[in-house]
Amino acid sequence: MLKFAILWVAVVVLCVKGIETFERTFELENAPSEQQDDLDKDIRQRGWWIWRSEASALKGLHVDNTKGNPVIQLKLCLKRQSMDPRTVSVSVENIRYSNDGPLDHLWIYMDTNFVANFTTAGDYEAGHGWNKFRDTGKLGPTLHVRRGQRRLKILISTDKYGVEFDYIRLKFENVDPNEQVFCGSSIRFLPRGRRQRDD
Ligand SMILES: [Ca+2]
Ligand SMILES: [Ca+2]
Repeated sequence: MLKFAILWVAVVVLCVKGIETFERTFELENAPSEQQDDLDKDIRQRGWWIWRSEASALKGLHVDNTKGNPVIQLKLCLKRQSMDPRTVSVSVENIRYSNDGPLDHLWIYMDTNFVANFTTAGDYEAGHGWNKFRDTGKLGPTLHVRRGQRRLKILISTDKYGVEFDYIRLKFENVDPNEQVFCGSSIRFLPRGRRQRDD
């Protein structure tokens, strides 16, 4: 019995020891999917992204409420690391954004579960505010989710001038760091006033 207990402890220690925590950044100007449907085509032709000298990768994503509330959807492929039976952990460490004009509101969901909301800083700099990026810092709690494919959604309500996003940074634990954790993205629009998708 003692031998069995020692073996069990050794297995658990070995499994837990290999678990890594790591962060990954997704440049949000890359969020629009190549396969966006016709509804979004005119916006895509107008240009989803915009050059910004102070932005990461020198680009940001400009969104506004012209077609309704934008929803940025990131597909996460979370393959569990090693034999550890625990769920995987994900947290939103930062969203980098800029704003020039009235403030904007964000709501973050993991699948259909609410995670956090955030209000951007209002800024009035006659256009110069777009190149001044700010950090939200960590948003919401660390989430313990089932491995597999999850969807992180950022629903946005803006003033008429919109808001710009540079990148989002997520922290993972007990996820295989060799896997491509960001495995798809898109932008959709909801009728104004709605804060959740049905699907
Ligand atoms: Ca704004
Ligand atoms: Ca960027």
